[in-house]
Amino acid sequence: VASVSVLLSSTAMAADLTVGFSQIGSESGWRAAETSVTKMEAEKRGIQLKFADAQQKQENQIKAIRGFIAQGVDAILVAPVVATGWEAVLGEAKDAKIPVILLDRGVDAPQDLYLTSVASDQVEEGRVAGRWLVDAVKDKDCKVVELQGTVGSTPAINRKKGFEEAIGGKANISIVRSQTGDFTRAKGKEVMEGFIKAENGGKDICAVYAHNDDMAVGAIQAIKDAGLKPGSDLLVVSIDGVPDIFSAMAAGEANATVELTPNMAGPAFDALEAYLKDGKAPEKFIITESKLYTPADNPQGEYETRKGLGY
Ligand code: GYE
Repeated sequence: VASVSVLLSSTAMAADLTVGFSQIGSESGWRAAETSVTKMEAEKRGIQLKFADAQQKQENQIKAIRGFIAQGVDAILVAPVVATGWEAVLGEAKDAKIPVILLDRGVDAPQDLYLTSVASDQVEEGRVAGRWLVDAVKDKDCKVVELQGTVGSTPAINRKKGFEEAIGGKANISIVRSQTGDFTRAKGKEVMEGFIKAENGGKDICAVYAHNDDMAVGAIQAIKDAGLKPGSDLLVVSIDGVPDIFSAMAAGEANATVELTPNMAGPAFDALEAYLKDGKAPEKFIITESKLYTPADNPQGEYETRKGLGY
């Protein structure tokens, strides 16, 4: 009888968990996939997920987190839109003894304010993209235009840094223009149109480096509208590995992407469940893989396998 009740209570524990998730918004295909994968992972584990979409605004995220604290949730997931400005609200969660897990972006705040962070190594993603370009252009002169992610977000800061590091030793490669496209297709296209105008109708541009695939897809459209061929007249390298970049690659219009898994919630819930069960603190940084894909890696097949996965 005793063992049965122990079993019941531990089963009940996972099923009784309520977790608040403050999501940034739906700026990219990758973000949409992360949202659906998080919902699926919660359902699979019997976790009740309270979802709040912040529509890209930090103030909405702070409000949502305060709401989750007031409701007494068991844990909070947050994908922080920008790096700064989190100390107060994370301190409130800590005072309420509610563990916080960061998903996919980092914060500039003391590490004791969150249980763990599940994210990629974003500097490395930039390096992988940069190394690919160094290899691709060899000794040819190459003017690069850069589409940055959301200003003040860790992926924008770090992906820029890693890429610059990788091309750093090469005198033939330089970033001639760099502007934010806010991680969206529409802005990526609009900013790329400006770059094309400023650089001799695009003829002076050798490559586009976009901090995510959605901006690259927007840029590809702008390049085509200008009468140039993306993938050959202008090289296109970006990050995420969403289905649409693989179909662009299959069509010869994109050259490389660095994959980012949308399943940040799986490792986050694993860490949380272990922590709530034994009080075992997880690693502070759980780092996901950053794998390069090029047209040699069966882009059509990658498109097929991914398109169902919540994108
Ligand atoms: O690469 C981009 C998105 O925070 C790492 O946010 C994430 C980035 C992702 O919208 O597509």
